[in-house]
Amino acid sequence: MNYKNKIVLGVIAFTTLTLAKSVQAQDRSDKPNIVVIYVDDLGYGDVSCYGATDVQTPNVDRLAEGGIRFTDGHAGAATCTPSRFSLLTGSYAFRKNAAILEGDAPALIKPGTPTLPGMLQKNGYKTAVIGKWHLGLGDGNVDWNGEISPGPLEIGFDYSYLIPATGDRVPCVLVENHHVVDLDPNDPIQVSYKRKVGTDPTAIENPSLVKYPADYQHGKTIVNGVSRIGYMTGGNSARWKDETIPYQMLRKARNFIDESKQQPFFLYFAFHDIHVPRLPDLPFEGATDMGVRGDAIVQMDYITGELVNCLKDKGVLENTLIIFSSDNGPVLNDGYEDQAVARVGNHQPSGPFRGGKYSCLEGGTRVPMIAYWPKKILPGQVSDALFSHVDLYASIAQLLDYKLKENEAPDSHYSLETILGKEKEGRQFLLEEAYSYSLRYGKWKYIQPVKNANANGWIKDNKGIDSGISAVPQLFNLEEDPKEEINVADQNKKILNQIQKELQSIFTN
Ligand code: NG6
Ligand code: CA
Repeated sequence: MNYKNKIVLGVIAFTTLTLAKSVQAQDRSDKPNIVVIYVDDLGYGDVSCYGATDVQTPNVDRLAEGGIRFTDGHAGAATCTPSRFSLLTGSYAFRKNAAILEGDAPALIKPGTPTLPGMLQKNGYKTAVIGKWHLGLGDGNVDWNGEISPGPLEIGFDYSYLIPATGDRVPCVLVENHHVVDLDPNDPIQVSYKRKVGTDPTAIENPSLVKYPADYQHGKTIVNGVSRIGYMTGGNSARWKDETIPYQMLRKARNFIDESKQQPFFLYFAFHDIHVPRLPDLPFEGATDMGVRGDAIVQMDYITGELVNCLKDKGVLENTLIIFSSDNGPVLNDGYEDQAVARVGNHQPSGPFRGGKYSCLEGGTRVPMIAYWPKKILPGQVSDALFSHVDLYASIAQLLDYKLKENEAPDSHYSLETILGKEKEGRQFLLEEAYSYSLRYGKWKYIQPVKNANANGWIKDNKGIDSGISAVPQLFNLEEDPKEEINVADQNKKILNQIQKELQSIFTN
Protein backbone atom coordinates (compact mmCIF):
# COMPACT_ATOMS: atom_id res chain seq x y z
CA MET A 1 0.00 0.00 0.00
CA ASN A 2 1.55 3.25 -1.07
CA TYR A 3 0.38 5.48 1.70
CA LYS A 4 2.21 8.70 2.31
CA ASN A 5 1.82 10.24 5.72
CA LYS A 6 0.65 13.77 5.40
CA ILE A 7 3.34 16.36 6.13
CA VAL A 8 1.27 17.68 8.99
CA LEU A 9 1.89 14.49 10.98
CA GLY A 10 5.63 14.98 10.66
CA VAL A 11 5.27 18.57 11.76
CA ILE A 12 3.35 17.55 14.84
CA ALA A 13 6.18 15.29 15.95
CA PHE A 14 8.60 18.24 16.02
CA THR A 15 6.50 21.01 17.48
CA THR A 16 5.25 21.92 20.89
CA LEU A 17 2.38 20.14 22.53
CA THR A 18 0.21 23.24 22.27
CA LEU A 19 0.69 23.47 18.55
CA ALA A 20 0.07 19.74 18.17
CA LYS A 21 -3.17 20.10 20.05
CA SER A 22 -4.41 22.91 17.86
CA VAL A 23 -3.59 20.98 14.69
CA GLN A 24 -5.48 17.98 16.01
CA ALA A 25 -8.49 20.13 16.83
CA GLN A 26 -8.46 21.52 13.34
CA ASP A 27 -8.21 18.02 11.88
CA ARG A 28 -11.23 16.95 13.86
CA SER A 29 -13.35 19.79 12.54
CA ASP A 30 -12.31 18.72 9.05
CA LYS A 31 -13.63 15.21 9.43
CA PRO A 32 -16.61 14.85 7.15
CA ASN A 33 -19.69 12.87 8.04
CA ILE A 34 -19.85 9.69 5.99
CA VAL A 35 -23.08 8.18 4.71
CA VAL A 36 -23.01 4.94 2.74
CA ILE A 37 -26.34 4.40 0.99
CA TYR A 38 -26.31 0.73 0.02
CA VAL A 39 -29.20 -0.37 -2.19
CA ASP A 40 -30.00 -4.08 -2.45
CA ASP A 41 -29.86 -5.76 -5.89
CA LEU A 42 -29.86 -2.47 -7.82
CA GLY A 43 -28.39 -3.02 -11.28
CA TYR A 44 -26.09 -0.82 -13.34
CA GLY A 45 -28.95 0.14 -15.65
CA ASP A 46 -31.64 0.60 -12.98
CA VAL A 47 -31.28 4.34 -12.38
CA SER A 48 -31.78 7.13 -14.89
CA CYS A 49 -28.31 8.64 -14.51
CA TYR A 50 -26.97 5.28 -15.77
CA GLY A 51 -29.28 5.22 -18.76
CA ALA A 52 -32.65 3.93 -17.53
CA THR A 53 -35.56 5.54 -19.34
CA ASP A 54 -38.52 3.49 -18.12
CA VAL A 55 -37.89 4.52 -14.53
CA GLN A 56 -36.83 7.97 -13.35
CA THR A 57 -34.61 8.48 -10.31
CA PRO A 58 -34.25 12.27 -9.96
CA ASN A 59 -32.85 12.16 -6.42
CA VAL A 60 -30.10 9.70 -7.25
CA ASP A 61 -29.38 11.65 -10.43
CA ARG A 62 -28.98 14.82 -8.37
CA LEU A 63 -26.24 13.15 -6.33
CA ALA A 64 -24.48 12.19 -9.57
CA GLU A 65 -24.82 15.72 -10.95
CA GLY A 66 -23.41 17.15 -7.73
CA GLY A 67 -20.52 14.69 -7.50
CA ILE A 68 -18.88 11.82 -9.38
CA ARG A 69 -20.58 9.03 -11.24
CA PHE A 70 -18.37 5.96 -11.59
CA THR A 71 -18.72 3.81 -14.71
CA ASP A 72 -16.56 0.95 -13.41
CA GLY A 73 -17.41 0.76 -9.68
CA HIS A 74 -17.84 -2.73 -8.24
CA ALA A 75 -19.42 -4.41 -5.27
CA GLY A 76 -17.02 -6.95 -3.79
CA ALA A 77 -19.23 -9.86 -4.81
CA ALA A 78 -22.32 -10.79 -6.81
CA THR A 79 -24.41 -11.58 -3.71
CA CYS A 80 -25.20 -9.80 -0.51
CA THR A 81 -23.38 -11.37 2.44
CA PRO A 82 -19.96 -11.56 0.78
CA SER A 83 -20.29 -8.02 -0.59
CA ARG A 84 -21.21 -6.55 2.76
CA PHE A 85 -18.50 -8.55 4.48
CA SER A 86 -15.84 -7.07 2.24
CA LEU A 87 -17.28 -3.56 2.49
CA LEU A 88 -17.19 -3.60 6.29
CA THR A 89 -13.91 -5.50 6.82
CA GLY A 90 -11.81 -4.47 3.83
CA SER A 91 -11.00 -8.11 3.16
CA TYR A 92 -12.14 -10.40 0.38
CA ALA A 93 -15.09 -12.61 1.19
CA PHE A 94 -13.29 -15.83 0.23
CA ARG A 95 -10.94 -15.33 3.19
CA LYS A 96 -13.88 -16.05 5.48
CA ASN A 97 -15.86 -18.30 3.10
CA ALA A 98 -18.60 -15.68 3.26
CA ALA A 99 -21.71 -16.87 1.41
CA ILE A 100 -25.43 -16.02 1.57
CA LEU A 101 -26.51 -16.63 5.19
CA GLU A 102 -29.77 -17.94 6.57
CA GLY A 103 -31.69 -15.74 8.99
CA ASP A 104 -30.54 -17.61 12.10
CA ALA A 105 -26.85 -17.76 11.18
CA PRO A 106 -24.30 -16.67 13.80
CA ALA A 107 -22.38 -13.41 13.47
CA LEU A 108 -19.90 -13.73 10.61
CA ILE A 109 -17.68 -10.83 11.69
CA LYS A 110 -16.44 -11.78 15.14
CA PRO A 111 -15.85 -9.16 17.84
CA GLY A 112 -12.24 -8.09 17.69
CA THR A 113 -12.15 -8.11 13.88
CA PRO A 114 -11.08 -4.70 12.54
CA THR A 115 -14.04 -3.07 10.78
CA LEU A 116 -14.74 0.17 8.98
CA PRO A 117 -17.20 1.38 11.65
CA GLY A 118 -14.79 0.29 14.41
CA MET A 119 -11.97 2.27 12.80
CA LEU A 120 -14.25 5.30 12.53
CA GLN A 121 -15.35 4.92 16.16
CA LYS A 122 -11.68 5.00 17.21
CA ASN A 123 -11.34 8.21 15.21
CA GLY A 124 -14.13 9.98 17.07
CA TYR A 125 -17.12 9.08 14.90
CA LYS A 126 -20.56 8.13 16.06
CA THR A 127 -21.61 5.14 13.98
CA ALA A 128 -24.91 3.53 12.99
CA VAL A 129 -26.25 0.83 10.73
CA ILE A 130 -29.86 1.17 9.68
CA GLY A 131 -31.48 -1.43 7.41
CA LYS A 132 -30.49 -4.78 6.03
CA TRP A 133 -27.77 -6.64 7.94
CA HIS A 134 -27.41 -10.19 6.56
CA LEU A 135 -24.09 -10.78 8.31
CA GLY A 136 -25.42 -13.07 11.04
CA LEU A 137 -26.32 -12.37 14.65
CA GLY A 138 -25.52 -14.11 17.94
CA ASP A 139 -23.05 -16.84 18.66
CA GLY A 140 -24.78 -19.83 17.11
CA ASN A 141 -27.96 -20.20 19.10
CA VAL A 142 -29.56 -16.81 18.84
CA ASP A 143 -32.47 -16.18 21.24
CA TRP A 144 -34.78 -13.73 19.50
CA ASN A 145 -36.61 -13.19 22.81
CA GLY A 146 -33.56 -12.16 24.80
CA GLU A 147 -30.42 -10.18 24.23
CA ILE A 148 -29.23 -10.62 20.63
CA SER A 149 -25.46 -10.49 20.70
CA PRO A 150 -22.87 -10.37 19.27
CA GLY A 151 -23.99 -8.18 16.39
CA PRO A 152 -23.16 -4.75 14.96
CA LEU A 153 -22.72 -3.15 18.40
CA GLU A 154 -19.89 -5.57 19.13
CA ILE A 155 -17.95 -4.69 15.96
CA GLY A 156 -17.96 -0.91 15.97
CA PHE A 157 -21.49 0.40 15.57
CA ASP A 158 -22.94 2.62 18.32
CA TYR A 159 -26.48 2.11 17.10
CA SER A 160 -28.26 -0.48 15.00
CA TYR A 161 -31.76 -0.89 13.58
CA LEU A 162 -31.87 -4.02 11.50
CA ILE A 163 -33.64 -6.32 9.16
CA PRO A 164 -31.67 -9.29 10.54
CA ALA A 165 -31.08 -11.09 7.21
CA THR A 166 -33.20 -10.46 4.10
CA GLY A 167 -36.82 -9.48 3.57
CA ASP A 168 -37.54 -12.97 2.29
CA ARG A 169 -36.10 -14.73 5.34
CA VAL A 170 -37.52 -15.26 8.81
CA PRO A 171 -37.55 -13.85 11.44
CA CYS A 172 -39.64 -11.03 9.94
CA VAL A 173 -39.01 -8.62 12.79
CA LEU A 174 -36.81 -5.57 13.27
CA VAL A 175 -33.97 -5.62 15.78
CA GLU A 176 -32.95 -2.39 17.51
CA ASN A 177 -29.59 -2.64 19.22
CA HIS A 178 -29.83 -5.92 21.14
CA HIS A 179 -33.58 -6.50 21.04
CA VAL A 180 -36.50 -7.30 18.77
CA VAL A 181 -38.72 -4.22 18.42
CA ASP A 182 -42.29 -4.43 19.86
CA LEU A 183 -41.95 -7.99 21.08
CA ASP A 184 -44.59 -9.27 23.51
CA PRO A 185 -42.82 -11.55 25.99
CA ASN A 186 -45.99 -13.66 26.22
CA ASP A 187 -45.74 -14.49 22.51
CA PRO A 188 -42.14 -15.62 22.09
CA ILE A 189 -40.50 -16.03 18.69
CA GLN A 190 -39.22 -19.35 17.49
CA VAL A 191 -37.35 -19.75 14.20
CA SER A 192 -36.20 -22.78 12.27
CA TYR A 193 -34.72 -23.33 8.84
CA LYS A 194 -35.00 -27.11 9.17
CA ARG A 195 -38.55 -27.92 10.22
CA LYS A 196 -41.91 -26.28 10.66
CA VAL A 197 -42.40 -24.67 14.06
CA GLY A 198 -45.84 -23.64 15.35
CA THR A 199 -49.04 -23.62 13.34
CA ASP A 200 -48.67 -20.53 11.12
CA PRO A 201 -49.74 -21.29 7.56
CA THR A 202 -47.21 -21.75 4.78
CA ALA A 203 -47.70 -21.13 1.06
CA ILE A 204 -46.76 -24.73 0.33
CA GLU A 205 -49.86 -25.87 2.26
CA ASN A 206 -52.07 -22.82 1.58
CA PRO A 207 -51.11 -21.26 -1.75
CA SER A 208 -54.29 -19.17 -1.83
CA LEU A 209 -53.25 -17.12 1.21
CA VAL A 210 -50.38 -15.25 -0.43
CA LYS A 211 -50.12 -12.09 -2.52
CA TYR A 212 -47.52 -13.65 -4.83
CA PRO A 213 -46.95 -17.27 -5.72
CA ALA A 214 -43.49 -18.31 -4.56
CA ASP A 215 -41.05 -21.09 -5.37
CA TYR A 216 -40.64 -23.94 -2.87
CA GLN A 217 -37.71 -22.31 -1.08
CA HIS A 218 -39.76 -19.13 -0.50
CA GLY A 219 -42.95 -21.06 0.29
CA LYS A 220 -42.63 -21.37 4.08
CA THR A 221 -44.20 -19.27 6.87
CA ILE A 222 -46.54 -16.53 5.65
CA VAL A 223 -45.95 -13.10 7.19
CA ASN A 224 -47.89 -10.03 6.00
CA GLY A 225 -49.42 -12.06 3.19
CA VAL A 226 -46.05 -13.17 1.79
CA SER A 227 -44.41 -16.54 2.29
CA ARG A 228 -40.75 -16.57 3.28
CA ILE A 229 -37.64 -18.74 3.41
CA GLY A 230 -37.69 -20.54 6.78
CA TYR A 231 -40.29 -21.10 9.48
CA MET A 232 -41.27 -18.86 12.37
CA THR A 233 -43.95 -18.77 15.01
CA GLY A 234 -44.85 -16.19 17.68
CA GLY A 235 -43.73 -12.57 17.80
CA ASN A 236 -47.00 -11.45 16.21
CA SER A 237 -46.87 -7.91 17.63
CA ALA A 238 -43.28 -7.54 16.37
CA ARG A 239 -43.79 -8.75 12.81
CA TRP A 240 -42.92 -6.17 10.23
CA LYS A 241 -45.12 -4.75 7.56
CA ASP A 242 -42.84 -4.72 4.50
CA GLU A 243 -44.52 -1.61 3.10
CA THR A 244 -43.51 0.61 6.01
CA ILE A 245 -39.93 -0.57 6.55
CA PRO A 246 -38.27 2.16 4.43
CA TYR A 247 -40.16 4.86 6.34
CA GLN A 248 -39.22 3.36 9.70
CA MET A 249 -35.61 3.28 8.55
CA LEU A 250 -35.81 6.90 7.43
CA ARG A 251 -37.22 7.97 10.81
CA LYS A 252 -34.41 6.21 12.66
CA ALA A 253 -31.84 7.78 10.33
CA ARG A 254 -33.28 11.23 11.01
CA ASN A 255 -33.04 10.65 14.76
CA PHE A 256 -29.49 9.41 14.46
CA ILE A 257 -28.39 12.37 12.33
CA ASP A 258 -30.11 14.76 14.70
CA GLU A 259 -28.48 13.27 17.79
CA SER A 260 -25.05 12.97 16.17
CA LYS A 261 -24.70 16.19 14.25
CA GLN A 262 -22.38 17.78 16.83
CA GLN A 263 -19.67 15.25 16.07
CA PRO A 264 -18.64 13.44 12.90
CA PHE A 265 -20.90 10.50 12.19
CA PHE A 266 -20.95 7.43 9.98
CA LEU A 267 -24.29 6.12 8.76
CA TYR A 268 -24.52 2.85 6.87
CA PHE A 269 -28.02 3.09 5.42
CA ALA A 270 -28.72 -0.33 3.95
CA PHE A 271 -31.92 -0.40 1.93
CA HIS A 272 -34.05 -3.49 1.65
CA ASP A 273 -35.42 -2.19 -1.66
CA ILE A 274 -35.24 -3.50 -4.37
CA HIS A 275 -34.69 -7.04 -3.08
CA VAL A 276 -37.61 -9.49 -2.99
CA PRO A 277 -40.28 -9.52 -1.73
CA ARG A 278 -41.01 -6.22 -3.44
CA LEU A 279 -43.84 -4.44 -1.66
CA PRO A 280 -43.54 -0.73 -2.33
CA ASP A 281 -45.91 1.42 -0.31
CA LEU A 282 -49.22 2.61 -1.76
CA PRO A 283 -48.04 6.04 -3.06
CA PHE A 284 -45.57 4.23 -5.36
CA GLU A 285 -47.95 1.66 -6.76
CA GLY A 286 -48.04 2.23 -10.51
CA ALA A 287 -45.17 4.74 -10.44
CA THR A 288 -43.74 2.85 -13.43
CA ASP A 289 -45.11 0.48 -16.05
CA MET A 290 -42.76 -2.19 -14.76
CA GLY A 291 -44.78 -3.32 -11.77
CA VAL A 292 -43.39 -3.69 -8.27
CA ARG A 293 -39.72 -3.84 -9.23
CA GLY A 294 -39.84 -0.51 -11.05
CA ASP A 295 -42.05 1.00 -8.34
CA ALA A 296 -39.61 -0.14 -5.64
CA ILE A 297 -36.81 1.69 -7.51
CA VAL A 298 -38.88 4.89 -7.43
CA GLN A 299 -39.53 4.40 -3.71
CA MET A 300 -35.81 3.87 -3.09
CA ASP A 301 -35.11 7.08 -5.01
CA TYR A 302 -37.66 8.98 -2.92
CA ILE A 303 -36.20 7.76 0.39
CA THR A 304 -32.69 8.65 -0.86
CA GLY A 305 -33.94 12.17 -1.56
CA GLU A 306 -35.49 12.42 1.91
CA LEU A 307 -32.25 11.31 3.51
CA VAL A 308 -30.31 13.96 1.62
CA ASN A 309 -32.95 16.56 2.54
CA CYS A 310 -32.55 15.61 6.17
CA LEU A 311 -28.76 16.15 5.98
CA LYS A 312 -29.46 19.52 4.37
CA ASP A 313 -32.08 20.55 6.95
CA LYS A 314 -29.70 19.71 9.78
CA GLY A 315 -27.03 21.86 8.13
CA VAL A 316 -24.52 19.04 7.64
CA LEU A 317 -24.84 18.18 3.94
CA GLU A 318 -21.96 20.43 2.85
CA ASN A 319 -19.45 18.39 4.83
CA THR A 320 -20.90 14.93 4.30
CA LEU A 321 -19.33 12.36 1.99
CA ILE A 322 -22.15 10.28 0.53
CA ILE A 323 -21.35 7.02 -1.25
CA PHE A 324 -24.37 5.67 -3.09
CA SER A 325 -24.11 2.14 -4.47
CA SER A 326 -25.53 -1.40 -4.56
CA ASP A 327 -24.46 -4.72 -3.02
CA ASN A 328 -24.72 -6.71 -6.26
CA GLY A 329 -26.28 -6.72 -9.70
CA PRO A 330 -29.95 -7.06 -10.60
CA VAL A 331 -32.30 -10.02 -10.65
CA LEU A 332 -35.90 -10.12 -11.85
CA ASN A 333 -37.29 -13.42 -10.60
CA ASP A 334 -35.69 -14.13 -7.23
CA GLY A 335 -38.27 -16.54 -5.86
CA TYR A 336 -41.62 -14.78 -6.24
CA GLU A 337 -43.86 -14.40 -9.26
CA ASP A 338 -44.25 -10.66 -8.82
CA GLN A 339 -44.44 -9.80 -12.54
CA ALA A 340 -40.91 -8.37 -12.59
CA VAL A 341 -40.08 -10.55 -15.60
CA ALA A 342 -43.38 -10.12 -17.42
CA ARG A 343 -43.38 -6.34 -17.12
CA VAL A 344 -39.72 -5.43 -17.62
CA GLY A 345 -40.36 -4.32 -21.22
CA ASN A 346 -37.31 -2.68 -22.79
CA HIS A 347 -35.69 -1.84 -19.47
CA GLN A 348 -32.13 -3.17 -19.15
CA PRO A 349 -31.42 -3.81 -15.44
CA SER A 350 -27.71 -4.54 -16.09
CA GLY A 351 -27.33 -1.66 -18.53
CA PRO A 352 -24.96 -2.56 -21.38
CA PHE A 353 -23.54 -5.60 -19.54
CA ARG A 354 -24.41 -9.27 -19.42
CA GLY A 355 -25.25 -11.22 -16.28
CA GLY A 356 -26.68 -9.97 -13.01
CA LYS A 357 -26.86 -11.04 -9.39
CA TYR A 358 -25.08 -14.42 -8.82
CA SER A 359 -23.11 -13.98 -12.06
CA CYS A 360 -19.36 -13.79 -12.80
CA LEU A 361 -20.09 -11.50 -15.73
CA GLU A 362 -19.88 -7.72 -15.31
CA GLY A 363 -23.59 -7.47 -14.46
CA GLY A 364 -22.82 -9.33 -11.21
CA THR A 365 -20.70 -6.72 -9.50
CA ARG A 366 -20.55 -3.63 -11.71
CA VAL A 367 -23.15 -1.39 -10.10
CA PRO A 368 -24.13 2.27 -9.94
CA MET A 369 -21.67 4.10 -7.71
CA ILE A 370 -21.75 7.79 -6.89
CA ALA A 371 -19.53 9.84 -4.59
CA TYR A 372 -20.90 13.17 -3.41
CA TRP A 373 -19.27 15.67 -1.04
CA PRO A 374 -20.06 19.33 -1.78
CA LYS A 375 -17.08 20.61 0.20
CA LYS A 376 -14.44 18.51 -1.57
CA ILE A 377 -15.78 16.87 -4.74
CA LEU A 378 -16.31 18.94 -7.86
CA PRO A 379 -19.79 18.42 -9.32
CA GLY A 380 -20.64 16.85 -12.66
CA GLN A 381 -17.75 14.40 -12.94
CA VAL A 382 -17.78 11.00 -14.58
CA SER A 383 -14.95 8.64 -13.67
CA ASP A 384 -13.98 5.47 -15.53
CA ALA A 385 -11.60 4.45 -12.73
CA LEU A 386 -11.75 0.81 -11.69
CA PHE A 387 -12.97 0.82 -8.09
CA SER A 388 -14.06 -1.86 -5.61
CA HIS A 389 -16.12 -1.33 -2.45
CA VAL A 390 -13.45 -3.28 -0.59
CA ASP A 391 -11.31 -0.14 -0.96
CA LEU A 392 -13.67 2.13 0.95
CA TYR A 393 -12.14 1.08 4.28
CA ALA A 394 -8.55 2.13 3.44
CA SER A 395 -9.70 5.19 1.50
CA ILE A 396 -11.71 6.49 4.43
CA ALA A 397 -8.78 5.73 6.75
CA GLN A 398 -6.64 7.83 4.41
CA LEU A 399 -9.12 10.66 4.68
CA LEU A 400 -8.62 10.66 8.45
CA ASP A 401 -4.85 10.33 8.29
CA TYR A 402 -5.26 7.02 10.02
CA LYS A 403 -2.64 4.43 9.13
CA LEU A 404 -3.99 0.91 8.91
CA LYS A 405 -2.50 -1.63 11.27
CA GLU A 406 -0.95 -4.82 10.05
CA ASN A 407 -3.78 -7.27 9.25
CA GLU A 408 -6.34 -4.49 9.22
CA ALA A 409 -8.39 -4.37 6.00
CA PRO A 410 -5.81 -6.58 4.24
CA ASP A 411 -7.31 -6.26 0.74
CA SER A 412 -8.30 -2.62 0.89
CA HIS A 413 -6.31 -0.18 -1.22
CA TYR A 414 -5.77 3.47 -0.34
CA SER A 415 -7.82 5.08 -3.11
CA LEU A 416 -9.02 8.37 -1.68
CA GLU A 417 -7.86 10.29 -4.73
CA THR A 418 -10.06 8.09 -6.90
CA ILE A 419 -13.10 8.78 -4.74
CA LEU A 420 -12.36 12.51 -4.85
CA GLY A 421 -12.05 12.42 -8.64
CA LYS A 422 -8.37 13.37 -8.72
CA GLU A 423 -7.13 9.99 -9.87
CA LYS A 424 -8.71 8.56 -13.01
CA GLU A 425 -7.04 5.14 -13.36
CA GLY A 426 -8.13 3.33 -10.26
CA ARG A 427 -7.13 -0.23 -9.44
CA GLN A 428 -4.73 -2.16 -11.63
CA PHE A 429 -6.39 -5.51 -10.78
CA LEU A 430 -9.87 -5.96 -9.35
CA LEU A 431 -11.36 -9.17 -7.96
CA GLU A 432 -15.02 -10.01 -8.58
CA GLU A 433 -16.34 -12.80 -6.37
CA ALA A 434 -19.30 -14.94 -7.43
CA TYR A 435 -19.71 -18.70 -7.98
CA SER A 436 -16.27 -18.52 -9.52
CA TYR A 437 -13.69 -15.70 -9.44
CA SER A 438 -13.08 -13.04 -12.03
CA LEU A 439 -10.18 -10.69 -12.28
CA ARG A 440 -10.25 -7.38 -14.09
CA TYR A 441 -7.02 -5.98 -15.51
CA GLY A 442 -7.76 -2.77 -17.35
CA LYS A 443 -9.88 -3.67 -20.36
CA TRP A 444 -9.31 -7.38 -19.75
CA LYS A 445 -11.64 -9.61 -17.83
CA TYR A 446 -10.70 -13.13 -16.82
CA ILE A 447 -13.12 -15.72 -15.44
CA GLN A 448 -11.56 -18.68 -13.69
CA PRO A 449 -12.89 -22.05 -14.90
CA VAL A 450 -14.74 -24.35 -12.50
CA LYS A 451 -14.63 -28.16 -12.69
CA ASN A 452 -18.33 -28.81 -12.47
CA ALA A 453 -19.70 -25.87 -14.42
CA ASN A 454 -23.11 -27.57 -14.70
CA ALA A 455 -23.64 -27.34 -10.93
CA ASN A 456 -24.40 -23.66 -11.47
CA GLY A 457 -27.16 -24.32 -13.98
CA TRP A 458 -29.73 -23.07 -11.43
CA ILE A 459 -28.58 -19.48 -12.05
CA LYS A 460 -29.84 -19.68 -15.63
CA ASP A 461 -32.69 -22.11 -14.98
CA ASN A 462 -34.24 -20.44 -11.91
CA LYS A 463 -33.11 -16.85 -12.27
CA GLY A 464 -32.78 -16.42 -16.03
CA ILE A 465 -29.30 -14.97 -15.54
CA ASP A 466 -26.17 -15.92 -17.48
CA SER A 467 -23.76 -17.19 -14.83
CA GLY A 468 -20.65 -16.68 -16.94
CA ILE A 469 -19.33 -19.94 -15.53
CA SER A 470 -17.45 -22.32 -17.76
CA ALA A 471 -15.15 -25.32 -17.49
CA VAL A 472 -12.54 -23.53 -19.63
CA PRO A 473 -10.58 -20.34 -18.89
CA GLN A 474 -12.31 -17.27 -20.32
CA LEU A 475 -10.80 -13.95 -21.28
CA PHE A 476 -12.75 -11.02 -22.64
CA ASN A 477 -11.71 -7.68 -24.06
CA LEU A 478 -14.31 -5.38 -22.53
CA GLU A 479 -13.37 -2.47 -24.77
CA GLU A 480 -14.47 -4.37 -27.86
CA ASP A 481 -16.83 -6.79 -26.20
CA PRO A 482 -18.53 -5.30 -23.13
CA LYS A 483 -21.10 -8.11 -23.13
CA GLU A 484 -18.37 -10.75 -22.67
CA GLU A 485 -19.46 -12.92 -25.59
CA ILE A 486 -16.18 -13.68 -27.40
CA ASN A 487 -13.65 -15.69 -25.44
CA VAL A 488 -10.20 -14.54 -26.59
CA ALA A 489 -8.15 -16.62 -24.13
CA ASP A 490 -6.45 -18.66 -26.86
CA GLN A 491 -5.33 -15.58 -28.78
CA ASN A 492 -3.91 -13.80 -25.72
CA LYS A 493 -1.91 -16.39 -23.82
CA LYS A 494 0.53 -13.89 -22.35
CA ILE A 495 -2.15 -11.70 -20.79
CA LEU A 496 -4.01 -14.81 -19.68
CA ASN A 497 -0.94 -16.15 -17.85
CA GLN A 498 -0.26 -12.81 -16.24
CA ILE A 499 -3.81 -12.55 -14.92
CA GLN A 500 -3.88 -16.16 -13.74
CA LYS A 501 -0.64 -15.59 -11.84
CA GLU A 502 -2.04 -12.46 -10.22
CA LEU A 503 -5.20 -14.29 -9.16
CA GLN A 504 -3.11 -17.08 -7.64
CA SER A 505 -1.10 -14.55 -5.70
CA ILE A 506 -4.33 -13.04 -4.30
CA PHE A 507 -5.39 -16.49 -3.10
CA THR A 508 -2.05 -17.33 -1.52
CA ASN A 509 -1.35 -13.97 0.12
C1 NG6 B 1 -31.10 -16.93 -2.16
C2 NG6 B 1 -32.59 -16.80 -2.34
C3 NG6 B 1 -32.88 -15.46 -2.99
C4 NG6 B 1 -32.27 -14.34 -2.18
C5 NG6 B 1 -30.80 -14.59 -2.00
C6 NG6 B 1 -30.13 -13.59 -1.13
C7 NG6 B 1 -32.76 -18.46 -4.18
C8 NG6 B 1 -33.49 -19.68 -4.72
N1 NG6 B 1 -33.17 -17.91 -3.04
O1 NG6 B 1 -30.82 -18.12 -1.50
O2 NG6 B 1 -34.26 -15.24 -3.14
O3 NG6 B 1 -32.89 -14.24 -0.93
O4 NG6 B 1 -30.60 -15.87 -1.40
O5 NG6 B 1 -30.07 -12.38 -1.78
O6 NG6 B 1 -31.84 -18.02 -4.80
S1 NG6 B 1 -28.95 -11.37 -1.33
O7 NG6 B 1 -29.11 -10.19 -2.16
O8 NG6 B 1 -29.22 -11.11 0.04
O9 NG6 B 1 -27.69 -12.03 -1.59
CA1 CA C 1 -28.29 -8.11 -2.65
